[in-house]
Amino acid sequence: MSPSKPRYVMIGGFLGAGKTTAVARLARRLVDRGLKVGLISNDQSSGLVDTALLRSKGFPVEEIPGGCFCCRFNSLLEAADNLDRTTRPDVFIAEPVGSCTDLVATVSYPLRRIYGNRFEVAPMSVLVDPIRAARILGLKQGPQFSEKVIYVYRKQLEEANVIVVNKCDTIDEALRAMLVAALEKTFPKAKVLCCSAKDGTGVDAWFDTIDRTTPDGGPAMELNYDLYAEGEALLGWLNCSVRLAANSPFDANQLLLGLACRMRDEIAGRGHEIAHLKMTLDSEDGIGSLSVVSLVRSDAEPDLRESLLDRVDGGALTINLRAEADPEFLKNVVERSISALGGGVRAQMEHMEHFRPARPQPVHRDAGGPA
Ligand SMILES: Nc1nc2c(ncn2[C@@H]2O[C@H](COP(=O)(O)OP(=O)(O)O)[C@@H](O)[C@H]2O)c(=O)[nH]1
Ligand SMILES: [Mg+2]
Repeated sequence: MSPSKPRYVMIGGFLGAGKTTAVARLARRLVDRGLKVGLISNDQSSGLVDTALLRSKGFPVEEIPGGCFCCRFNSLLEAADNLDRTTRPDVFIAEPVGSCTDLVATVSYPLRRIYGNRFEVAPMSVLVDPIRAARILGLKQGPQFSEKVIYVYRKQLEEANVIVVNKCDTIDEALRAMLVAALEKTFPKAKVLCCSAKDGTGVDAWFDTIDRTTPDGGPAMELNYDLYAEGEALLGWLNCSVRLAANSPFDANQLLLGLACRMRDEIAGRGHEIAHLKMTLDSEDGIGSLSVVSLVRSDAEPDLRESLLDRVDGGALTINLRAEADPEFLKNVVERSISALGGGVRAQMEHMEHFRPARPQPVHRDAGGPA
């Protein structure tokens, strides 16, 4: 890897696939090898669990809120400039919005064309959650998104240079082999790899590919922007911040797990599919540690991915919820769940945004491939 020209790495994939977990693992590996990293998180709105999570691990992170990379291409460059001023990264690692596609044509190719002397653009990786992918590829039954959302999901895979079946620690060998075969057959352009971003199994082969190979050019995939916009807009988006306080200390980890189950039961009970519900509770004790819970399907259990060791008497709760449901309904679910918090915990809503993502309008689109 040339230290004079930083690498630009994008780790894509649908909501909940494990992108942030993988970004943190790749960043750790690079830092352990003496390289400097700069991370870029992105979302349709502000107040991001991902940014808080990555910063809590000590990495420099720039956040691009209010729209995806392709629509905020110049903000992506500003984020890289800011990281250059503070850190001068050898490797930029960017996590695009999980409902976004066409990133090769709208981000990778324009970066190569306009900023090819500044960045070495790495292959585009797209992660999948194995259960979600198995349902979408028809290998498994279970709760499902509607057709237009699945269109966006499949398009993400179609443009990938590398498809990574993540969370292999959670599935058996038979399903893993079936998934790999189905992905290779359906998306023949991509190299298909398997790993667990959580425990590190299998990540080396993937990270070596990111570090050492250059993606092919060629025309960008075809994409029907009307269908893409409709699919994305079927997803309800909610970000909120809530201040919690209590007279006696409480267990923040259990509080988040309980909240996640309550919201899931209400959303699933109405037949809606959750894409990703994630929450952090920051006790603001100055140490920077967080409690973080994620839930990635309506029929899944919440995952306590980071835990606070001590009981707390309050803190800042951030909720990011993405589900195929009316945003107004999601807001009601969140408000009801917050007001039902027991154990003498008082809650004050400080910020609430709920909406459907707007039609994507990329700044650049290099349909013909890199110059
Ligand atoms: N078991 C397991 N869980 C994982 C793995 N990678 C991510 N997860 C979990 O999947 C959930 C979503 O992960 P996250 O990185 O936030 O996904 P993102 O939405 O794609 O950024 C979290 O509960 C993670 O702990 C993995 O390799 N194995
Ligand atoms: Mg993420």
